[in-house]
Amino acid sequence: MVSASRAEIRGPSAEVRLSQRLRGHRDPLVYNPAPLTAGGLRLKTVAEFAIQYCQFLDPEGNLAADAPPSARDVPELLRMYRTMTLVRVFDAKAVNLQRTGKLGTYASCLGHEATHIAVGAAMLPEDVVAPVYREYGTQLWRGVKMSEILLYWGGDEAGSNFSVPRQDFAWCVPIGSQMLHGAGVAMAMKIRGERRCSVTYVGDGGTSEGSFYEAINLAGARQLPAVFVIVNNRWAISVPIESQTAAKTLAQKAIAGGVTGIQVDGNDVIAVRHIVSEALAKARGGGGPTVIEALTYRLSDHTTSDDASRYRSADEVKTAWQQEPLLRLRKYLVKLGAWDDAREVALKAECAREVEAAVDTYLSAARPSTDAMFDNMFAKLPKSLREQREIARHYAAEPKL
Ligand SMILES: Cc1ncc(C[n+]2csc(CCOP(=O)(O)OP(=O)(O)O)c2C)c(N)n1
Ligand SMILES: [Mg+2]
Repeated sequence: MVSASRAEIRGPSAEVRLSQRLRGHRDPLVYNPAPLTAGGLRLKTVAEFAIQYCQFLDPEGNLAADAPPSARDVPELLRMYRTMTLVRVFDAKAVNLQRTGKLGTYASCLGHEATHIAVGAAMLPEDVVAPVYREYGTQLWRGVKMSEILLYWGGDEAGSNFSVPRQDFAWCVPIGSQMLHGAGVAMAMKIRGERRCSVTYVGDGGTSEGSFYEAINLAGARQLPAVFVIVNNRWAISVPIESQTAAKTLAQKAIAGGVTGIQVDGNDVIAVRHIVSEALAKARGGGGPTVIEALTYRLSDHTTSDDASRYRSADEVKTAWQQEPLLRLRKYLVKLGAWDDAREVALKAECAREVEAAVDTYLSAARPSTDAMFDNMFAKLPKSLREQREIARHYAAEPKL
């Protein structure tokens, strides 16, 4: 249910009472100056807010009474469950490929499946995603191939050249930088008068970056058709959310930019899909941007180069597993009579076959030329990089990862 403090977020539209005294000059915004308080200062109520929180499906698979009709669309729920399972099987396989020397560093998406698939399901094909580096669920839903994801993490530029969807952005490892891509493309959509939206991912750690605020500011000021999804998985490598920010929610970071911020249970695929759909409909209709904070947990190490057991307790991870997204959707589907053990076994086998086929495609791909590293950076490569390209060509005979 949509709950917590039900009050609207009134930050952006709140009455602005700027005192002449504080501003020091006459300002057209100044009206209704507040009375003087002690010390000769005036009190100004600039913003009052509460953050809405949405959950429809609890960890036991119980559905809230006020759930939207999409919560009873069984074929669509099954499609989402199937893709969530596929991503989980793919994810485990990718980690194993890295462990056996067949893939470079890999960023797991374990635990994020509901958020990622729900976002994909809420979007239209013509919208554009600006991802970070672990949102495979959204990408697979939109048509990116598993073999392309593997190529990318295997160090092949061709992996970023998605066959579908052509206009989605590639992965963005410099934290927060994709926020500017997402805001920028939404600006282009608005200027061109297109009824399309951008959806930009950012992690909890990413919300501390300057580019996060720059993007929100632009989106608010220009009322861009943009949705920003903060995936709060409680960790930024080894930095816990408590050390990351003093803000009580990440959604409230939207308010200073005049943008609505809302929280959703990121392990509840029904809630995420509903909230993102509403935000996209609003944006498409000219209603401006939304920031959505999806509350979830990174069940895996940060990447295959990390060992999370060094900085977080086994108890914390165990508790998080009880909240995980596949389990609750499965419980709900069983209650609906739409799922059982036999179907679960068959689905897992089908997903494993699909993943194996993608791995075969990846492993049999031609080794990329070292030139590929330089190909897409400049229209005309500077002299220093031309020299580096020459040097790199000498490594062409090295064996593949
Ligand atoms: C600008 C920048 N600074 C630091 C890093 C190193 N780095 C890689 S991932 C990461 C943590 C990101 O955490 P978060 O935004 O919460 O995303 P998550 O990995 O949890 O999905 C950091 C600091 C980077 N890639 N880019
Ligand atoms: Mg994080």
